[in-house]
Amino acid sequence: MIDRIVPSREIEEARAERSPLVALESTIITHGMPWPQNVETARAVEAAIRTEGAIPATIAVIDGTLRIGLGDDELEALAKSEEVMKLSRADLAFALSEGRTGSTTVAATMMAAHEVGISVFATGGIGGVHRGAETSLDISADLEELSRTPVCVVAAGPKALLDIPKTLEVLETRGVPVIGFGCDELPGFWSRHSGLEAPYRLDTAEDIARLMKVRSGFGGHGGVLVANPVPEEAEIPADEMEGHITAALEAADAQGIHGKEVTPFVLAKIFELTAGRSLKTNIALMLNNARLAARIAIALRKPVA
Ligand code: PSU
Ligand code: MN
Repeated sequence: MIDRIVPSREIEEARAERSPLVALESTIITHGMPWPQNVETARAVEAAIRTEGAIPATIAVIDGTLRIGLGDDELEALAKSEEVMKLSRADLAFALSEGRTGSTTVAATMMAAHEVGISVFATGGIGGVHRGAETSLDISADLEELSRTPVCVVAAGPKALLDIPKTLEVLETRGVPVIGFGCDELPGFWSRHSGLEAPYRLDTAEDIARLMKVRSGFGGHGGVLVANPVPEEAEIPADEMEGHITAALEAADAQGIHGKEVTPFVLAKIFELTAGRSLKTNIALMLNNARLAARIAIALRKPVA
């Protein structure tokens, strides 16, 4: 481990005792949700993981140190700040060597989690192939990371603002198992439906833990994506979302937003267009994913059934 990676005392102890750990990203806090709901959600997510019997490890870069497990003050400072960098794989070394502060995306969080031996990670939605990628080539580094780093990522599906069929194709090409949790259809983030079949279906945390163990024992080097549908009562129907997504993408285009700014811009715009309903959905699915990730982390600690 490089000396710029610093786990909190609690995480160090948990590692020594082989307690179940769940990694959490910080981009969803700094670039995915508005203040103060972002810090409230981050706290609620950590609490939900503890209630299940696992230990949360929120990951971020603070003043050039990759921190695994944040204190409450640090979490709050990160959530409030408007000058936090968004760090994916390409940005991590720069932020660390220049002493910067930044939040980690799915890709960067997977890297950090793996470095300290955490194999389960809960997020909202992963990045993927953006609509229009055939000309922009905008494909999230999250997919590359899933193809190489052995961490199980629990998400509510790829974010629906993406090109979901192309995202699934890339995941397949790069050898990433995509599992619908308790569902035959791939969930579409704000909605439980994407119109696409999930490549595989598993129904219990134990089944997912077994898949991970088998895979790591047989030349499987990359991650696993678990697509966990948003709870029904918090869902926004896909056809209703589609109108907002199209409008938000058009606004991004008109304002010349591109690259890593696209996802945060579109999420904020959709929040506006749905009068805050999208945020409620995002919070509900994040909590739901955190609980499942904790159950998988716990199942991983038990002998294979
Ligand atoms: N899921 C959310 N909100 C977010 C993100 C995911 O509900 O803000 C973040 C994640 O950190 C993900 C990133 O890795 O968006 C993808 O950004 P990009 O498309 O630029 O790779
Ligand atoms: Mn991108």
